[in-house]
Amino acid sequence: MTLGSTQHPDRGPLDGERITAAFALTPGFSLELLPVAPSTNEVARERARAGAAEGLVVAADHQAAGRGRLDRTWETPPGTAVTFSLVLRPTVPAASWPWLPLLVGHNVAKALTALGHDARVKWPNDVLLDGDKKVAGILVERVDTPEGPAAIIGVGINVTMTAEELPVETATSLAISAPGAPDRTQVLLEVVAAIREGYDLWQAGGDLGTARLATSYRSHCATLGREVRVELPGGGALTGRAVDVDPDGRLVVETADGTERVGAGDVVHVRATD
Ligand code: BT5
Repeated sequence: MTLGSTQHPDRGPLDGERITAAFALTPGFSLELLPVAPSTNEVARERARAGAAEGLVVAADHQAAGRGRLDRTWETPPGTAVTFSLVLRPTVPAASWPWLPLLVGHNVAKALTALGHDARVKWPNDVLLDGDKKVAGILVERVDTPEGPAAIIGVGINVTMTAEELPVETATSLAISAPGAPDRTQVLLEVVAAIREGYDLWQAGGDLGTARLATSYRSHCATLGREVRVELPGGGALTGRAVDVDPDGRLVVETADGTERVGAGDVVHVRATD
């Protein structure tokens, strides 16, 4: 087979047998692997409503209608990305839920770092490489189910996309950032394991677990110390220096008019301006 000069060889399907074998070592994990899904978050949401247990991973080789936040889209050519959604059923108090999207971003960045990439999180949970290029996006949604509230953890990671295939200029892929990117199955396994590890520690740790997560998150967050412009729903914006992430996971911004705090659910965009 001849490959185009810029095309990465790993365009085949995710290896379901390898994933299932790895999950067998982690109690409570199960896989639903789909060649195509509109959005894995939608499929996982239906499964959660139908009673799926914590630990179901719905992964797709291609998403035809991938979703971002606020009705934005998430676009990845077939076979070039890791796109999956994990069903969780957190037992932490409702007040701790806002940490979940941050926890996921932080642990995705950790997994990519362990795979040899210098990944950082832009608050709240975009995963960046090479300064400010987005390699992964995360969409955490809460869904009410007969068994109680569930969280759908949607993760999209650009793995083998070439520069020509990137949907936006601000994106990158693991393969562009560092030649010899790992295969998509390995990326999925590492990322799921890192999320699970961080989640279990957080859930088991109570307030101390959240405090530990906050400390670790702050020290790896690319946004702190930067001048930022935070766009708010309705067209308003805040500009100033991002100085902290508070105990509720909100970004603390020092503006000319004083200190402001913004929650992840209340922002349209956060952009560094320095
Ligand atoms: C996100 O939204 O970053 C969340 C993306 C979550 C995707 C996963 S894939 C599995 C699961 N199933 C789904 O349907 N979704 C989840 P947001 O912060 O709103 O960013 C969306 C913006 O990122 C778009 O408006 C584009 O500007 C940009 N974008 C789109 N596709 C991208 C890509 N592949 N890489 C980098 N940036 C992209």
